[in-house]
Amino acid sequence: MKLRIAIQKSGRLNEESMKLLKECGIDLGNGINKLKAEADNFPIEVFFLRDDDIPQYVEDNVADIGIVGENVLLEKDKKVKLIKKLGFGKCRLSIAVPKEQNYKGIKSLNGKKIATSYPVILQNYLKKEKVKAEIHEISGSVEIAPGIGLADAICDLVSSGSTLFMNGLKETETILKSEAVLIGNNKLSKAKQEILNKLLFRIDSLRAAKNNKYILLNAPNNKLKEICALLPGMKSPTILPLVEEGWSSVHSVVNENMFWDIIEKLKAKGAQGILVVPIEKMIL
Ligand code: PRT
Ligand code: ZN
Repeated sequence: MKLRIAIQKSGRLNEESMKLLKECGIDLGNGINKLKAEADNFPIEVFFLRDDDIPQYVEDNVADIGIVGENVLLEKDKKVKLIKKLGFGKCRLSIAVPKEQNYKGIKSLNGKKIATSYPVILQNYLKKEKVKAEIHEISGSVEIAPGIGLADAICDLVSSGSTLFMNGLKETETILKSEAVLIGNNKLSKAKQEILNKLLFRIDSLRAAKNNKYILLNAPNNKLKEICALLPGMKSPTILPLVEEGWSSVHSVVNENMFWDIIEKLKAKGAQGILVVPIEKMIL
């Protein structure tokens, strides 16, 4: 029994999807070809597909799970479930208009023509905003549509914004924030669900590790209590005596988000020789 996962064959999500599997300890070294790959150390089979086709394959039970952008998941609107956000492939789906256009809010799009590869998401958005505009679906190079007179505005994915800038467009509304997500068939067998749980456990360990840092520092013993209060650690910090009398070494784990804040407080309490080390995997 193998869990079948569909990932993008080539494109922006391919590399990160492969990296994720690799970091989960899945070795696709042998038996990799253009269409699929099998791991010999984990019960998984990888299918390489166009991202647009992945939700359908997962709904049809050709693949059990898949990795796609949330934008593709919402646009295709298939009967699949969102299992987990993966934190890469981040972008936004935005409306943009020629920069010289006098744009006064979403209502300015009434009666206008908008070019997009995301007609479903855009239609839902316009409906919610009670705007009546004509949607012109095109499959690529959406950003050139206003320049060639095909549309008055576009709705497309943006990450750095340089494509819009180079085409003389300005971003006016963000209608969706997207990242890569793991999707799954609605009726996975018990055996497949068990393999999926193992995979999810590994993904969670990786993500927890990325969000945390291992920290080591020297602290004067009379400040240990206050310093430890700043460092909750996984259970509690480890304290080891230093050879130098009156000092200890404190080891703990801190969350990336609170990191700089904590470092400043630690220094203020007299901590010295602070070392911060990345964590590879973290089993909670
Ligand atoms: O061949 P296949 O159909 O599988 O691939 P594709 O060409 O449809 O998709 P691909 O590889 O371009 O993108 C796959 C997924 O990556 C998308 O569905 C998004 O979820 C995600 N992603 C993240 C992006 C971007 N960032 C992105 N910047 N997808 C596309 N872009 C394009 C955008 O369309 C525009 O042309 O990049 C340009 C804008 O980038 P900036 O940096 O100039 O703003
Ligand atoms: Zn595509």
